[in-house]
Amino acid sequence: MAVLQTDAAMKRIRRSVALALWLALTFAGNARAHHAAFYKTTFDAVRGADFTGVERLFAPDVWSGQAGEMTPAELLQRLKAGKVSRLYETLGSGQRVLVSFLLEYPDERPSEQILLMAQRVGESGNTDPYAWQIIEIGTDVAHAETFLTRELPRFVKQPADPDPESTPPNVIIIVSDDAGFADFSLHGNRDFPTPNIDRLAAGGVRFSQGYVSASVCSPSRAGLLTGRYQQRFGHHNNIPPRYSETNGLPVEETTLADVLKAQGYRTIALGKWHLGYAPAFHPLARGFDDYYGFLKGARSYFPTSGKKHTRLNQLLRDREPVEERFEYMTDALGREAAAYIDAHAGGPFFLYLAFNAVHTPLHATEEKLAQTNPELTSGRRKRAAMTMSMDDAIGEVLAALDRNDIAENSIVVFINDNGGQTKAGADNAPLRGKKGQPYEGGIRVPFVARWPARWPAGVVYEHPVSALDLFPTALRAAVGGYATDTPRLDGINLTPSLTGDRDVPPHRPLFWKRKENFAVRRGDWKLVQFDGGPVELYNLADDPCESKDLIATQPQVAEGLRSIYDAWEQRHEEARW
Ligand SMILES: [Ca+2]
Repeated sequence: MAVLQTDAAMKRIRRSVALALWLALTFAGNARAHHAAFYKTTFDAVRGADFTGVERLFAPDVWSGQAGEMTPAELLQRLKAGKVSRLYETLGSGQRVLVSFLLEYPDERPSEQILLMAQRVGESGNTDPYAWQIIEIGTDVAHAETFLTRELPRFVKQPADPDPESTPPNVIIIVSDDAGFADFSLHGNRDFPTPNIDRLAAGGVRFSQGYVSASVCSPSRAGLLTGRYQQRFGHHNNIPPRYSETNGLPVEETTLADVLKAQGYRTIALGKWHLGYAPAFHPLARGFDDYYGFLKGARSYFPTSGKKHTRLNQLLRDREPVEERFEYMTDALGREAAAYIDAHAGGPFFLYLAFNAVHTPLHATEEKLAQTNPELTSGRRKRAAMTMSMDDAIGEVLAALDRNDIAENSIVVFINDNGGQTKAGADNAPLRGKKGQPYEGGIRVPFVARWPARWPAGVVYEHPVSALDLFPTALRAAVGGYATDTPRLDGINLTPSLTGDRDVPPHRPLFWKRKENFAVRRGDWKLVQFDGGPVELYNLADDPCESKDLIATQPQVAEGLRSIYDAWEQRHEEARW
């Protein structure tokens, strides 16, 4: 395919590309009002661009379901077929400029993010707006996010006078364990109240379609802490509950704690780890400066000793076992978190607070049990008491932020690690399924996030989001957007979606796989297989409870989902255990 027909056309197109880039550079970092003015100019210019000087084309990945290299002609064909709807990022320096925008197609193809980088040709200080050369252009939103974080420090100038609003926020991620979707008053639970989580949501954002990347504990945490689908590194399944030198979050992976620590954060993990038992997998080897908790996937909520004491379940401070003097684990973790905040209020810090609540065993305090409704079943009553204790502990965290006057610039996330365990008193209504299953009840979870300095308050965000998004969101908040040597991420930075600068791309696919279970969601459609049974298709907008299987009537939709799932799965390692 001929990109350019004549010299005159070439000249005209080069000039328009250059003009668009000059505009982008000129307005980089300025008010959004300027952006609209050059959406069209930029896109029209790129659509007609000369690709002769392009050094690298990066091909789409799972975003479009296609793999492999893309030729300039193929890219140009895409650009001509679509229309630009949103400008995502426009950043520049004296020498290079980067523009990205959303490309939407009139047909059923998923929309794509296009990213373009150009550098100035000739002398530094040359103000000729036409002296720009495109050096990278391509698609793939995940690549774009990684590209932004990896590449930009090389050419973005640091502001001489830093914006006071860019002070790195503290990052607090609170994880509960095996709680049900309906086990919180913010989801309408009337069996027991969770007022502190309500308060968190009132001051921030509740994600009504918030997902984790796995329906069981350990792989879900592996995804959350790496920002990557855990199948990429063979962490498909729960780590077997016995000591092993080899089973654990692979040491080649980079955690959120690693990157925040590298940015000067003090980091601490509290509570359940479940990402490996050998010294190489210990939190202190994975980016955390401090640790107080236990390595196993579950343990007694009361102090243990004697035969019940193992190196997997014993309480550790950093790497050393400590005498178990606490009264109730959930209370102890809340107290530790609050004390840490008091001691590190000068920040910035990253606090990963992983309650074992409300995983089995169903251990509750007498005090809390006395506050529960006696009409509930025994299991539900214990769950109520355990959840109320956890809500109190979260209240301790919020109170510590308030008394140190640091709540404004602290990100606080609350998320549950996987679907509720219904045989242990959890309730996932109205969702289908439970822990371990690829139906919504196994993977869609209570998920709220608050950052008063930047995000709106009291908002329900309805597009699907993922726990994988927490890594890039926190990292970009922490470093003003850019860091070196970040790994390829599967999540996206949510801040522009929450501030209204853009929405999460509506066609971003999400994937799940574990043993004989898989699911893929794109837009409102979800293809799912449970325990090797029939493959089913649901439209979640019309049927959030997954009750009407449409696979017989919508074979083309199913086929499209299957093809992007197959492309995604091809990139995996085998499960390591
Ligand atoms: Ca769990």
